[in-house]
Amino acid sequence: MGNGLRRACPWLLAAVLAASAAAACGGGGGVRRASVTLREWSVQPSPAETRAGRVRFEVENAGTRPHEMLVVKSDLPPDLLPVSEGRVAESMVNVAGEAEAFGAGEKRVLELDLSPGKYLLLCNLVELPPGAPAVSHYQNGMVAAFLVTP
Ligand SMILES: [Cu+2]
Repeated sequence: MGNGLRRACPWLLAAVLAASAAAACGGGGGVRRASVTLREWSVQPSPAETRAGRVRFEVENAGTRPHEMLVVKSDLPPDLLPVSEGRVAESMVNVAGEAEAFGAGEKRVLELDLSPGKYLLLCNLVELPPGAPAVSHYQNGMVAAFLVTP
């Protein structure tokens, strides 16, 4: 009896480890992961491409002020989205999802079902300091390409 248990346990443990490894690697139709770092003034996805399906963006604000992250499906070059007063016109682009503005040092998780295509990850905040020019995070360079392959 004791021997049987000792034999069974390593096998069980191996099965559990294999299952969690498969989940972490996004295998078998699981969730794929991408880390995204936001700061002034960049959006850095790692990796910058993934396969279609459920994608989990783990987004970190490594900057010093609030940021947000929009996922926009677009074939346009990153800096050529339609803009109105410093802000990407969200009604004129295909927004797949959004992590609302969050503070410096914070993290957010955004899970989306993405079809194959070209995407842009961008911050669409515009600061309007009194008596000073508006600060467009997108126009300052907070945008990055992200590719979803079939
Ligand atoms: Cu920003």
